[in-house]
Amino acid sequence: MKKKIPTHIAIIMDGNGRWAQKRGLPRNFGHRKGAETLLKTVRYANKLGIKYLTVYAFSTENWKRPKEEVEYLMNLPFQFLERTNKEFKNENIKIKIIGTKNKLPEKLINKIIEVEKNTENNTGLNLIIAFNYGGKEEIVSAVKRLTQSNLEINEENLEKFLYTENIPNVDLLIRTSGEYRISNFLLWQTAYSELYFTDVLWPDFNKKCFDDALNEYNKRERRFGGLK
Ligand code: V0D
Repeated sequence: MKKKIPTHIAIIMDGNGRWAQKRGLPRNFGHRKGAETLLKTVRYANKLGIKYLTVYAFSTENWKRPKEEVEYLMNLPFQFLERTNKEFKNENIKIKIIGTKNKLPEKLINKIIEVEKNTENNTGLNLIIAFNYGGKEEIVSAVKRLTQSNLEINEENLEKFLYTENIPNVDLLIRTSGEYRISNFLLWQTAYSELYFTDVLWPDFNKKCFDDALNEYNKRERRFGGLK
């Protein structure tokens, strides 16, 4: 039977600090390795023809971590964007950052604008990075803006004010590192998603792990195929 590729995959990239600690390394080594894994995963997803990949890199609650780790995590986005700005343009990957941007350092905001602009005409994979993001907050801000508009209050119109305007709902949500929670990631957009959990820590997540998740998604699709 022909394999069905999900249109939109979302990933909670959990287990980076734990990956390092298990090896007696500083937690930041795990974050760095996690960033490499993210780059590889993006390229593989693009190769497979996946159109939307949304990743959760940080939640607003994570600022309670040790100072050194927070400082490192603050620099990672900028480094990641500098690198992808050079590499993704020619790989036909389009980047979009979702979340609360107004409190971010101006230098980072400008970089985000630059990279989004630089890749906006790309037609391959859409990489959406949820940063300084909260699912409940996203819905509240959408509700505010919907009530300020003249539109009728209904689901279709509320969706127009989410960060994911014009992006289809999530087909498959993957969370690594053995936690079985959504943790305030895309709440609205995962209402009907298949959920896939794996014990693999994010830095160890590879092509085989990705294929396993896609195969499980296909099994479930086949089971309900006749009914949908
Ligand atoms: C560390 C695995 C990209 C998760 C991936 C500050 C742990 C690598 C970004 C990123 C992180 C964020 C915003 C942006 C562009 C890129 C990122 C964090 C952690 C949290 F505009 N990777 N990444 N942000 N890691």
